[in-house]
Amino acid sequence: MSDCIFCKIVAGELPSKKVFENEDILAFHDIQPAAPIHVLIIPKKHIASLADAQAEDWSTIGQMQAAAAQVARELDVEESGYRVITNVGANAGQIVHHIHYHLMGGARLAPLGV
Ligand code: D5M
Repeated sequence: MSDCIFCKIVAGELPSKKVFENEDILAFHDIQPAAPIHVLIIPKKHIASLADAQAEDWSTIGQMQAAAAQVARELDVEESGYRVITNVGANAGQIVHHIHYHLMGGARLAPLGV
């Protein structure tokens, strides 16, 4: 999508601090970190959110989870623990409408809630 920030990062039109990349997936540091380690894992294909995923997207979304586990290991938060979440829609706080997992760790995280 031409006006999607994350599609521009995938295309190399915007910079990012990459930590993982393969044919289908890209992971890079969040520009507004909410934890000492805060990485975003995205598919290269534009999918707006988990709610917009089609049958053919589930293997890619599974790859996002595998990439999250690999990045957590490589950034050394596997043992101390980390959180992987995706926001779907405005009430959940989704601002960028290109599906992404937030991987957060490196500190004790606050409980989830309203
Ligand atoms: O999360 C969207 C996240 O995307 C939010 O934590 C900021 C981050 N963001 C926005 N623009 C950039 C760029 N250019 N690089 C890195 N990170 C970025 P959401 O779940 O949609 O609220």
